[in-house]
Amino acid sequence: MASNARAQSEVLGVVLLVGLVATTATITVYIGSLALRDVSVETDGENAVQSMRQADSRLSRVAYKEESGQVVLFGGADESVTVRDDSRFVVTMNDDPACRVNVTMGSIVRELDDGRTVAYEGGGVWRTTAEGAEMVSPPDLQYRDGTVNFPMVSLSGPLDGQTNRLTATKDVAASRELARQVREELSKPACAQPQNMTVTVEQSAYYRAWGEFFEKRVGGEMTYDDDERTVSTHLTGLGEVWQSGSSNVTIQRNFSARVDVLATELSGSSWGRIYYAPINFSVRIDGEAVEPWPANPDPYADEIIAKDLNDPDKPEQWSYSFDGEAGSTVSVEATSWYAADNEWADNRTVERNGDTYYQVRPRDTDGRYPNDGERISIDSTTDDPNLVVLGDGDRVPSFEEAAPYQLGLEEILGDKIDEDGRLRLDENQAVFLYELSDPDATPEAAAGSGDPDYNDAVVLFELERAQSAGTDFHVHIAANQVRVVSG
Ligand SMILES: [Ca+2]
Ligand SMILES: [Ca+2]
Repeated sequence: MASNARAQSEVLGVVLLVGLVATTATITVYIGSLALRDVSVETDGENAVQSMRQADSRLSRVAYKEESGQVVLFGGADESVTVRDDSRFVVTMNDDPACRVNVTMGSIVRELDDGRTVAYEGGGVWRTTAEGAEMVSPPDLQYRDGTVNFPMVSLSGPLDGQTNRLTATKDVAASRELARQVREELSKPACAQPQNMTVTVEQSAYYRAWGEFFEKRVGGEMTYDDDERTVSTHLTGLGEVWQSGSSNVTIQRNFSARVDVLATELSGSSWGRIYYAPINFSVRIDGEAVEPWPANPDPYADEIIAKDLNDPDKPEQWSYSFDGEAGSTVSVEATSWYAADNEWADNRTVERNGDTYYQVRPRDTDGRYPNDGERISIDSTTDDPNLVVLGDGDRVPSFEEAAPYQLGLEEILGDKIDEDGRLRLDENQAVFLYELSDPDATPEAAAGSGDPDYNDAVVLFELERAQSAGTDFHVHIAANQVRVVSG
């Protein structure tokens, strides 16, 4: 029997409980809760905002009330505006350019003395600020359960130069044609049952403010392009799934999940032997613990030993798939145990970096030895420094394994790492790195040798939208084309 006291590092005083949580949030609709900024900056700006709001409501009347005839938008001597036609609202299904709706929004812009602007665009009123742009009043865009509803005004044609008087007329024929195009575009077979949707505002001076609006009312992953003055948000069937570096997950729909334990590397060595401390896992679905591994644990063994995955006699990788309903909370919990008083059993030998080791696992003691208890307990609903979450595109940290015979992250993650050292995952996947032996771990401290090393357990978590689950993405854009003319 080996001397336990000599087993080094990760085995002496091992434990840990790491929770990983996928929190579910129901969709929050922010209608009416978007705070209107205090716009009392200066009179010039205030007046411009007021007249732009008036133009907004007049344009809505023209666009939706089927009023024929002209409506005067601006008429005051000091109300000079320009009309631009560059900004567009674009929706793409399935990342497929063939499934794309592209509608010109256009903008009516009032330039202030200090060079800033106030504008009507896409049914909202916007202004530039020293920092970028902000929303004055929101457009009518709604997003709920995969459906974008966007009754909007599409301004046709730019006007050369400034004008003091602007009138608007609905172009009924053009509006019908636009509606037909939108329907036709999205009813193509390639666009049916879309798995994802990208909502974009292009070529807008107010794209930063549109992005903030999307964050509140649409969600998803924002991408900004400053050169193209563009913001996009990417929505998957699961809603916003992973936020890089966070253990929080939003699950909006019925889902299937899969948990893969890719590796466990919690061990210490003494006299050519590697001692493996027990690690147990559970998956919690709405607080209900499932212990899926091993599928048929030895009924006569101690529970901790029976469910120990850090056992060189057992397979390296473990997988568990399950279904859940929208609104579920899911967490993956890893627990390591003190192993100092274990009785140990020799197993096979392993060759690592040119050296041969005996791999030694805790022996089932039939209760003759007390288990040594847990050492670290982590509240799975909070971000814990003993857990690192990586998503697609994240750089794989250069953590060094605690001992040379352990597998490092590069070996464990293998072909999931690209040549730039970044993780390549699907958007609905994340990798969890657990530090299960150092109670005071920080990722910063993992760069050198020894603990912490964050390879004690490595888990791949994946969410899929359930096949049977409800709604596909839908887009309803009622884009009324309004012709604005000078005079
Ligand atoms: Ca460790
Ligand atoms: Ca380790």
